[in-house]
Amino acid sequence: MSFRNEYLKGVMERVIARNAGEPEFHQAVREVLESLEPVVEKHPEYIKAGVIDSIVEPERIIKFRVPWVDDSGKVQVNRGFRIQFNSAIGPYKGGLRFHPSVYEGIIKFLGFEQIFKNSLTGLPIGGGKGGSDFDPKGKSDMEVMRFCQSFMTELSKHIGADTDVPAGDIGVGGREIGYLFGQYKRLRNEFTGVLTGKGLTYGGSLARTEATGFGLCYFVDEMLKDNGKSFKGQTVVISGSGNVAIYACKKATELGATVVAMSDSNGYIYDKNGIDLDAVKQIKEVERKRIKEYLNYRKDAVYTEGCSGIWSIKCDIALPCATQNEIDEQSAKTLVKNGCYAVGEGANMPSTLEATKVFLENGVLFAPAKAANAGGVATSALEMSQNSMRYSWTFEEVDAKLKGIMQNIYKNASAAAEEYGMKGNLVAGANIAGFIKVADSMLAHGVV
Ligand code: NDP
Ligand code: 2IT
Repeated sequence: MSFRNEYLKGVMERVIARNAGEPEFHQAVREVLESLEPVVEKHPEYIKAGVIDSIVEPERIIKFRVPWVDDSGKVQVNRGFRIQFNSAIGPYKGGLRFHPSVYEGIIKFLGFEQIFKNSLTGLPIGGGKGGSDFDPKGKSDMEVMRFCQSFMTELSKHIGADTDVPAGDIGVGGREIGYLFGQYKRLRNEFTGVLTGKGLTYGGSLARTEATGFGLCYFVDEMLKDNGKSFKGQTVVISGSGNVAIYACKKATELGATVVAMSDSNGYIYDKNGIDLDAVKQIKEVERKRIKEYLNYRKDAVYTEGCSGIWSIKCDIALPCATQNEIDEQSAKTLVKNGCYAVGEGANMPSTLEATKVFLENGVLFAPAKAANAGGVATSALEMSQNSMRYSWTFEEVDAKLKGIMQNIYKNASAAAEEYGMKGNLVAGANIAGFIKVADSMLAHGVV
């Protein structure tokens, strides 16, 4: 889509020129800027104060060498990143991703989206993201530990409980957060809430592990209810089999749906009887093996190599929970043709711009990532609150707060879409609602 607004068109062109070779970042910015056309027309003060020019430029980019020694005694060198994108409404907050595909453009797109997502939670957290091209797959625990220690040795100079609070993302779960926290504590000689997603024995919050997947289902449930539907009796396909996918599967099943498929980066399993989540957890969380192993647990399940084929399975509701751009235009058309009427994005930017367009034009109920997967970071902010109070809430307390936050995000995104003449378009609604709070804070702070 081209921009009607000349100013926004200019911003987009500058972003592309300044961030050459970073298509994921361009994609994330384009989606937000397109949503903002009616906003800047109504509020020219944002343009005048340079808010949009500033919001697409990270406050700070930290890029560093991460040397570590593998089990054979060989020195390995990876790249580390932390992008502190926007601190207008709170300390930088966002996950760390360890995956071989990580480069500056991936961290930029994630950090940029995090600004608006964190704003939508209603909690005081700014936007940031980090990570490394380190691949934890096939590494021993000790290799992962040495890598995390080296990564934190540099990162510790730039973060802090009131400055920047990282957490997990792809390839960074409880094990990695433990090693990172241990090293930070040792280097700084302080025990603070500098990371979230911590273990329950050392300051973690109950329900943080479940929060992104549960929150996704709470959001989708709210969207379905608003349209006279529910999860009950529905067939659901979930991509991925990591943290987000597993707890989305758990909650969707609790809400009465049958989840028939899950995947990893090698392929997908189809189980018409409903996924046996204990088997998936055993394979992925305990043994760290491939989803193909599921065939050893359920004899009548079917495994197919390659991950994109999962979208050809007939379903009512699709929950992409693996990675960016996993649903392209063709997959979106196939989903629509097969009767899929709702999509909830658990992953960040899982649908291409073309796929999103297919969903919106075909009246699919579409829950965009920034809104739908905000439950993880929202619960991270609740972990920060508990750390500050040196107190812990019960699982039920945190879960109830998470549900309230997700319902609120749905309400605010719907209301913003309607206010700006795009009723039902939650992509625009989420972008606008997230943007306004950050933009008003930036206006208040002056040119900084
Ligand atoms: P995990 O590392 O726990 O799981 C990732 C899953 O996605 C795995 O099944 C993995 O398969 C698959 N996957 C990863 N990369 C690719 C790829 N390039 N192609 C195909 N499949 C892939 O990560 P999370 O569950 O934490 O994250 C999943 C998504 O959710 C990401 O987009 C993340 O940014 C987003 N997210 C996470 C939040 C959190 O709190 N953890 C919060 C909000 C969003 P394999 O094992 O084969 O690599
Ligand atoms: O994309 C995300 O929101 C996350 N990976 C979670 C970030 C966090 O700080 O909990």
